Amino acid sequence: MSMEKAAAVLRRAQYPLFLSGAGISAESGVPTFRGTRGAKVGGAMEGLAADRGIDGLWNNYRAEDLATPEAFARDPHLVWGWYNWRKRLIASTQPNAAHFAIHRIAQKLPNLLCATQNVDGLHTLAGLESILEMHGNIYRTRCTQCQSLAIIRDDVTPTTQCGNCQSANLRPDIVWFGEQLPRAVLDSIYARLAVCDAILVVGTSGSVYPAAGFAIEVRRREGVVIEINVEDGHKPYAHDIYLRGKAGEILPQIADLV
Ligand code: BV8
Repeated sequence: MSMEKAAAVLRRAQYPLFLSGAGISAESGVPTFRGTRGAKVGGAMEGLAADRGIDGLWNNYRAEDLATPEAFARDPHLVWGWYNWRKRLIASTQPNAAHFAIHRIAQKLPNLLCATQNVDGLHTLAGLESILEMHGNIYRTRCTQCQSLAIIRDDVTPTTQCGNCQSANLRPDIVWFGEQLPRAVLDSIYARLAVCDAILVVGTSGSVYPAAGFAIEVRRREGVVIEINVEDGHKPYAHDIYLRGKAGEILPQIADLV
């Protein structure tokens, strides 16, 4: 019943918004940040360890400790090591049924604005043309000397030269904690939130802002919040429709019904 209700809400919505988090890529084998034991803001990388049985270096680090400008300034080798390791892991994965389903939903709902907190690029690989990558992309580097962007699939080190200015000042083109999101991305999302009548939130712990605030805003404007998650962990917002389960199982059913 809730599935049909959610599909009807999305079909009727004039200004729908889709937001995904790490949970939508979990079934592709990309570890989540905070595991499936709910959102412990600043929790250790148990999600990585628990989901993949990974021991060793990364067990004792929290994303909030590595994904910051301060961490990168303090130890660029460590931070590049983390990103290179994640990039290699992500490069071995493929989009799952959830990524393909949201692409199908977007084709049926041309006014659906899609945003993701994920940096793995799997929505694009699944064919979704218009996706706002709020936190950047793990394959993209930015030169802090000349600001040029590049896609580099191999490992990067603090001595890797920029292909444009040849200086060794590359950083991941990723939004770290304490950094502003790209202005154009925020402008698009906030323009949509100003009129949004339904938000579909998939696979996020709702523990990172500003993304966690989107559903709060939709609800404040009496829009409908639809949540797909394997567990009903604490969220800073209430949902109107909660579809408990794996994104890869629920979203394809929604795509059939929309
Ligand atoms: C900013 C890139 C202005 C890094 C990331 C307001 C209040 C409090 C704090 C703040 C605030 N405003 C700003 C802040 C500070 C901060 C913040 O939010 N801190 C948190 C810790 C409280 N935010 C920022 O700094 C942002 N910048 O706002 O600029 C500013 C600046 C400073 C001070 C004030 C204002 C920038 C945030 C971006 C950080 N970068 N990523 C990288 O990836 O390397 S965030 C990181 O967490 C990832 O992007 C990730 O996507 C994101 C959120 O995590 P989730 O996606 O939700 O993943 P998680 O593992 O937590 O949860 C997975 C969920 O999936 C679970 O619920 C699980 O149950 C579910 N699941 C699992 N399997 C499945 C499933 N669901 C369905 N199906 C399944 N199969």
